[in-house]
This record gives sequence, C-alpha cells and structure tokens, in this order.
Amino acid sequence: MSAGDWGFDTRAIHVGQEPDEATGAITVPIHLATTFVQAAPGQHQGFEYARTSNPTRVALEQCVAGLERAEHGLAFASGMAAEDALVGMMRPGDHVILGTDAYGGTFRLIDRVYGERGIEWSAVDMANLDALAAAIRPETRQVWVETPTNPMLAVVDIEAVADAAHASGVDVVVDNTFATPYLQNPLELGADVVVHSSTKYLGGHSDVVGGFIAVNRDDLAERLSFVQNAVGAVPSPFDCYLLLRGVKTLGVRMDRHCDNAQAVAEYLAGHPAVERVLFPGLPDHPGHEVATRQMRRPGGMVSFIHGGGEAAAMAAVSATRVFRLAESLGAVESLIEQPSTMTHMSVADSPLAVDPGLVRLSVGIETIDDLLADLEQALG
Ligand code: P1T
Repeated sequence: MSAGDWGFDTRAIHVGQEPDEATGAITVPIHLATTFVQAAPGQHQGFEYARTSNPTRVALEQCVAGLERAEHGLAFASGMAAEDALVGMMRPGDHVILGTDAYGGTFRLIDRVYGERGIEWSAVDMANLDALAAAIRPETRQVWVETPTNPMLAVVDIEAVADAAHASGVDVVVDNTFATPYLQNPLELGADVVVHSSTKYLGGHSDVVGGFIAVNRDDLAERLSFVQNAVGAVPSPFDCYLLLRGVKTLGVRMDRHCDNAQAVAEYLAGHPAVERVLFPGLPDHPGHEVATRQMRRPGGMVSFIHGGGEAAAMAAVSATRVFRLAESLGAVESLIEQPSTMTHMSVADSPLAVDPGLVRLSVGIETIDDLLADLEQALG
C-alpha cells in the first residue's frame, strides 16, 4: 500500500515524516543549519542553502501536499506571503477577479499593494456565475475564491467557477483556510491553486504564523518555487516543526470543531437577539446544498447578525469569557470578533464592506456546554 492510498489521518501523521535516517528519531528534527556541505560544487545530498530548501520544511511541504492531494507543496512565512507569491505572478495591466466577500488582508494586498503596480480587480458575487462570466476580460489572469468565505460563510461552487474560468483560460485560486484539506480538496474539484493561511487550522494552536500553496501543475510549481527562493518569504525550521506537529491532529480537531460549531449555530438560530445565523450546516443556508456536495462537513466557523446592530454586536463580543475577543481563527480555543472593526477594517467603503452588526465566531474544541453557557450569558 502506497502513501497515496492511506487515509487522511495516516497521511497527516506519516507523509514526508520517515524516521530520521541517522538516529531513528520518530519526529522530524528541526534542522537549523543555514547551509549544507558539498563534496564538489553542485555535489550535495539535496540541500544547498536553507532559504532555497530545508529538510524540516520539505517534510511539511510533502505532508500538506499529501493532504491536499497535490503533486507540489510550498510553505511560506505567512498566508499573506503565499498570496503575494500568487498575485505577484501577474503583470501591470493584468486583471484579477475576487469575491464580494474575502479576508480583508487579501483585498488589501490586491487593491493597495498591487493596485499601485497596475493590477486591476473586480469583485463579483461568486454564487452568480453569469456575473462571473461577464466580469472576465481578455486581461483576466486569476479568479480568487474563498469558500466558505471570511466572514460571511458563503459557499462557492468550486467546480462551476473552475469551468467558467477555464473556458476563458483563467486560473482559479482557492483559499482553503476555512475548510482545510480535511473537509474539502479544491484541486480535485478543478482549482489550479490552493492557498492557505496555515496560521489557522493547520497549525491549530495559535502559536505559529505560516502560509502554504498546493498545486498539481508543474509550470505553476516551477514558477512559485522560483519566487519562494528568489523573494525568500520562507518559514523558519521551528515554525515548520510546529506546523507538522499541528497537522498530525488536524482530523480529530476538525471533527470536534465541526460538532461544536453545529451545536453553536443551532443554539444561535433559536436565540431572540440573533437576526440571522450564517453557517453552511443549517438547512436554510443558501450554500447548504453546495456545501453538502463539495465539503465533507460544514466547518468550525459560525457568523451571525446581531438583531441590535453595531452597538449590540460590540457589547456581545466584549462580554464573552470562554470565547476570547481576538482576531484570527482555527485554533483549539474559541474566538469571537466583530469583523467590521477588526479583521475586515480594510474593506470599509469597498464592494466587500461588512455589516457592523456582524459577529464572527471561531468555535474551538472546548466542552460544548461551556461554549453555549458563555454565549447565553453574553447575549442575555
Ligand atoms: O494571517 P496570515 O497567515 O498572513 O493569513 C492571511 C489570511 C489568508 N486567508 C484567509 C482566509 C485568512 O483568514 C487569513 C487571515 N485571517 C485572519 C487573521 C482573520 O482573523 O480572519
């Protein structure tokens, strides 16, 4: 049986992680060496200089690529560094399409950093395939998809978007941060690129910032690995170790995140202070049918619109105790935030602007009764 036939959890624990040949160590060593000795110029054991390649990083790259069912994996110093490598492949005059709902930092990178360098963008509701097709121009190079989206938890049909984009020769990038490879494999649904903020569920413990790109196409892998080395936004060996350690339990953590999120969403749906719950696991969610088809489970993120508007949302996020008020998501501890003043401040006054009454929950893996009791006392 080859590693490719293994189940998800076996791949998470073993792919790229053979016991150390020199010592038999069961976990991948943190290789701190910045350079590797050569017998003669160019004659080495696969490693030359640690920015270019590092054994701890290679283990992580093979492991996460294995989880995404990808031929190639590339680790970066942050999710934004990974995104920068992708947007940076475009030239002045090129055009990119993103959703009307996306992480604020992704919008900021495309609009503020690359906008100044002549890259143009349009924002489209990705559920509307006619609008997507109409937005594609001869200069369009990439379509960026988040699904579920941050922070509205809309679900985008990856296969349908890939068909529409590919009909015009446009590449599809899917940010798989919210779903993780445990719940969704975009490359198998036709995406060209998967990008992650590994700071979130992949790491899972709020102690490492990282990014990841997974691709099957050799041309993309070659270009991106050139950029990874040439620009040098690479993770440290210690960060790679932390990520490898986190990924080993991704499957068991995600199952608990999903159980807890479903219970939290159902609780909020029955709460009089809540105007609307946004969670793909609820049957009345507009993306429920697509989510059921393309995701194994609906995930660990839940958002809701507070019936009392901005002031009530502010009060609620400040009143929880088990849910900590903080940016970020995807770790063992539950977090709560108000996107319009926190993670999504940079989309204000843009087509991606967020309702100030919106509250986002990253549901952790604590005891569910404690999470529900905390929401009960905070929402009143
Ligand atoms: O923070 P960093 O590792 O650089 O990743 C950026 C990023 C990319 N994509 C998505 C979907 C994200 O959610 C993020 C980071 N998001 C938060 C910090 C947040 O609280 O939403």
